[in-house]
Amino acid sequence: MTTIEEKIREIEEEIHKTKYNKATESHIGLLKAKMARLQLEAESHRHSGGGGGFSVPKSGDATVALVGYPNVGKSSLLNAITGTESEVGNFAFTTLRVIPGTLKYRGTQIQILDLPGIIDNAALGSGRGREVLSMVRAADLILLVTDNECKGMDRIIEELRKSGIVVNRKRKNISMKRANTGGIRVRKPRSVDIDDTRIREMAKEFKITNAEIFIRENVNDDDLIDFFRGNVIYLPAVVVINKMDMPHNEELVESMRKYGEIVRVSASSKMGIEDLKEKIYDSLELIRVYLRDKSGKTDMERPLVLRKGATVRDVCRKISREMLEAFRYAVLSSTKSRINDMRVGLDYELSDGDIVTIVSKY
Ligand SMILES: Nc1nc2c(ncn2[C@@H]2O[C@H](COP(=O)(O)OP(=O)(O)OP(=O)(O)O)[C@@H](O)[C@H]2O)c(=O)[nH]1
Ligand SMILES: [Mg+2]
Repeated sequence: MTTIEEKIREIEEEIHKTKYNKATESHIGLLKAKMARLQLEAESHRHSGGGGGFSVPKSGDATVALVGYPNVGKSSLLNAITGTESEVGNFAFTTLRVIPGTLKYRGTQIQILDLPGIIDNAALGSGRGREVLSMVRAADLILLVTDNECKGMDRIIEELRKSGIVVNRKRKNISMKRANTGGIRVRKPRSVDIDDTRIREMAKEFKITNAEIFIRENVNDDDLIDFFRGNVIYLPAVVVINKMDMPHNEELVESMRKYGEIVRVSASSKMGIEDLKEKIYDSLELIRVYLRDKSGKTDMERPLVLRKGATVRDVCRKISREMLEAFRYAVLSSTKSRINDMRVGLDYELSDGDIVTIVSKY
């Protein structure tokens, strides 16, 4: 009897064997859907055993995961940007567990996780790959680390995707209402150019036979697979190309741009390390908010660090639960714009550098 894992490998092989062109596009899409469904099945079979004390609790204002093949220099990078001492070795799998470090940058504390080199079929449970992937899922940003040889980025993205982590792509506006009868009905505005039969075929691969599916923007096969698969998280990622002190092929390095913004560094000569810190900080879209008390004193040393889009409500929540209940209004000034002593409510969206005084009912 073939196991699910074997079936997955067979489909994977078929996908790799099939030349991608207009004629095979649709066939490959369905194979991918089938594979995603089998992977989900395999996962649900496996959710028994424990992880074995592998994970590290999240800390700081945001978490960044270093992901890449063995020996590309992930530990060296962690050490260079945080001053941590993660073991460095000139062989694969030097790092066997998660090593956390903290990058202190512009008043924020960013947790950086050095992970064991991700390996082929990590999503299927080989090595400690699965545990690595579960740590990645919890991160706010991924650093896709490679070296002067730029090897295997395709595979890494594929492994991440298999475990439900999609990088540098946005969630598409698709939703579904299950039904008991009626088959698959597709609802979409005229601007959406997708074949209904295609949606039906895809849905069928995921054993969905009766449902109303709403598609509000143009989507491709991958978007549909992610939607039907469910439990997918979308994370931003930056491509870090290490060992730039070594000879490298400029064209190859440039080609990495298709995976995301690239930063060239050398952990050993410290080249590009400051750029990398800045890129990490920018990509996390953090905002710093300073609290001012009623007497007018502002704590400029320790800002509250929030994500872009955060509101006054998030500030209250961060201070205490009681604060949210006692909230009357907030007074806002800015260190960066002309806003001064402006009265705002809970839904006000904050910007970096805002100074907030919370006025409570009591
Ligand atoms: N020339 C050069 N060598 C580097 C650089 N960064 C790291 N190395 C070397 O590359 C090798 C691997 O570095 P590590 O930091 O252990 O790599 P890793 O990605 O953490 O490896 P694993 O833990 O096995 O996954 C070591 O011999 C490092 O000295 C760099 O910028 N330039
Ligand atoms: Mg390492």
